[in-house]
Amino acid sequence: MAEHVIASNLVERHNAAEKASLRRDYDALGERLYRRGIAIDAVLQKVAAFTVAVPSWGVGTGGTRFARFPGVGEPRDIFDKLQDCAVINELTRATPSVSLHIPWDKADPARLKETAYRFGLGFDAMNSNTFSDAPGQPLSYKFGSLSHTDPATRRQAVEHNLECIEIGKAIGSKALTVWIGDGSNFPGQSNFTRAFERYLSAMKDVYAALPTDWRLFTEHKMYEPAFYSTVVQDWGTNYLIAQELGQKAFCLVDLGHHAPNVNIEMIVARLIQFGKLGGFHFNDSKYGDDDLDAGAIDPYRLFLVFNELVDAGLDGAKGFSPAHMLDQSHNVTDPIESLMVSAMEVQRAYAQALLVDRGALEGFQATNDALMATQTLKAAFRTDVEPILAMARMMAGGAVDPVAAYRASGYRARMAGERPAVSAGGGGIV
Ligand SMILES: [Mn+2]
Repeated sequence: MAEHVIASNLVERHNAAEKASLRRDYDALGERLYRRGIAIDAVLQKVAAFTVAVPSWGVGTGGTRFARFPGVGEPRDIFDKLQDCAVINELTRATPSVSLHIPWDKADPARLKETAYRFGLGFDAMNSNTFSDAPGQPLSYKFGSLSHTDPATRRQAVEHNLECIEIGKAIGSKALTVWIGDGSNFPGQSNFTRAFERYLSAMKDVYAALPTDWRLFTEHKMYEPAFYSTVVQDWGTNYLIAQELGQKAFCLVDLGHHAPNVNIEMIVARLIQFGKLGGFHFNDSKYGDDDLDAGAIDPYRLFLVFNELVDAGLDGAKGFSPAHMLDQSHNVTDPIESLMVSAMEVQRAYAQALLVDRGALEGFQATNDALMATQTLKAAFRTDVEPILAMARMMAGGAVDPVAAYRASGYRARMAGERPAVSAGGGGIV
């Protein structure tokens, strides 16, 4: 039995006050869905089994290029971060695993494993960092890492990724996510082809060290920190990488890493069709890689992504098992609250996508009835699935309203007393 960070009687008291009205809402929704030929309990079961990983760096305040405004009671190290992640999972019951970032979270693997176990958590993908220089690092990544012109710098970047795999093996992770900041800021600064050749060659060395039951996720991003060209800039390049490396290599889609207005759900469909969708970094964006909370700006897009995922799941697409992770930067909210809300938004998009009448949709597509086809999606999207999400949480021991329960717990104020403020800390945007 995992240790509770938030007193379980507080959650029980909170739920007791909500229980009767939730039951009425759930039954009313069940009746409406029944008229549409949908069994609400079957949807509930799927939603209850759905999880999304939390990034360790997400529980601290992120910041921008201009400033970082730390909140009170911020985690001081990975063990504080794991405790905050435990709070998120206890209240939402949707985030049982944590994605670590090396070197920010470097610590004794045995202690990491023991602490996670105590909190009922596991470890998701490992994240390497060759986009900034760690203290004491011999060679700088200022001009790139895995694609650097200097072989010794590339070797150092490869070695770092190998170390991430070793740490991951010791704590039970099964995947490595690689995102690099390599690129150029001026036309002519870099030879596109040579840089990509160097990257592929270095990644082959990383791939060779991957255990047989691991997956390698490469993450594309259009720009930033390089503002003219980026070595792994889009899903096309990412697909080429996954193809070149082999069957354990997959593409990771971060929702914020595309040009504005790009049809991300279509990219998702393409990667699924060719067996190369590895997973997601969920967040939302208005202009660029804003790292806003999932579903905060365009919940319909999130739903359309899940519409593709549910469709592929029903289709039995080969090797289809995408990893779900949040990747956000919190600047003006309590990170724990943002991560809880985002986990629920991702769950909500999934639940809504489960309600799509796929038989009807297929019929409208076959007869080119564009209006009814799009209305079929809208009917699912418009359905308020909150009673399903809340019921899934309550049945798993979480809170009907996680943010309200969290605020009532006084956790942040307690942490403000226990954790003295720190001035530095890892960045929040990857
Ligand atoms: Mn990301």
